[in-house]
Amino acid sequence: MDYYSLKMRASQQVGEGDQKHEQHISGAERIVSRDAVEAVCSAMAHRALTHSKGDPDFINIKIEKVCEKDIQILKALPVTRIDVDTWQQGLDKAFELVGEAAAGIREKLPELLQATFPMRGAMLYDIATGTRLEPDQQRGVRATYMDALHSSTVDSCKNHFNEAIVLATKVANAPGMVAELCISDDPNYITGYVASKELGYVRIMKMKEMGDENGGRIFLFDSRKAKAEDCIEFLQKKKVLVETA
Ligand code: WAQ
Ligand code: MG
Repeated sequence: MDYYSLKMRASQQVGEGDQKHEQHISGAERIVSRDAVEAVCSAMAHRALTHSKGDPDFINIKIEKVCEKDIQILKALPVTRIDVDTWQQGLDKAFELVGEAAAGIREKLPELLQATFPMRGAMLYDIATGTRLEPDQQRGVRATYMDALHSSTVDSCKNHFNEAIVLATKVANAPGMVAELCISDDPNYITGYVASKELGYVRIMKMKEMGDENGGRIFLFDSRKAKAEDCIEFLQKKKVLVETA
């Protein structure tokens, strides 16, 4: 059977004169069978046009054929949750869990996280050398070409958890990946997670203050375990379908 990858991104022009620039509003991607392409495409347009971040004046939907033999099927990471009273406790808990995955990283995490806030992708941080490996540090590295296996075809609004478990499963399986830390940049979504093959997907129910527009992702990588190019290649090019429970 043939599959199709669909990718949507929507943006808006903001500012005047020299300050004029594109602001990202919404993005989504899917890998679906041929018979679902039209419905998913229309759902993506709907999602772009109704996003809380604003009214887009540019929407790009890209559709590409994908051969079944090029798709890797992965089992979703097992999910656990940690309830906390305050977002500060949640963030601390997240730093603690990631800190266990890599000695000495805990103290650096607040600063690294802060640096991800303006980025559209994730920071790729090498714990062996203490350096950032993204080819473009402003943009970051984007994990792409992934979806849930047998995912329902039309889902016009974002389900944060469903999308995150797919992304986190792909990322955790990348060569040399040690752990991921994620906080949404949606002001009204305060649940975040820490993930790795060892930890599984650990939801932390509060990780930032309600209304806060800052969020980001850090991919912790170990250059002693794999080559950075191979990790980036996997994140950006490998087609992955995630089998959820
Ligand atoms: N690859 C790499 N980084 C990305 C990607 C991607 N495909 N998509 C988003 N990011 C980065 C980007 O810098 C965003 O600012 C940041 O991650 C957050 O993205 O169990 O909604 O899409 O309920 O806002 C977690 C769900 C939801 C927790 C996370 O992230 C749960 C979320 P968002
Ligand atoms: Mg977001």
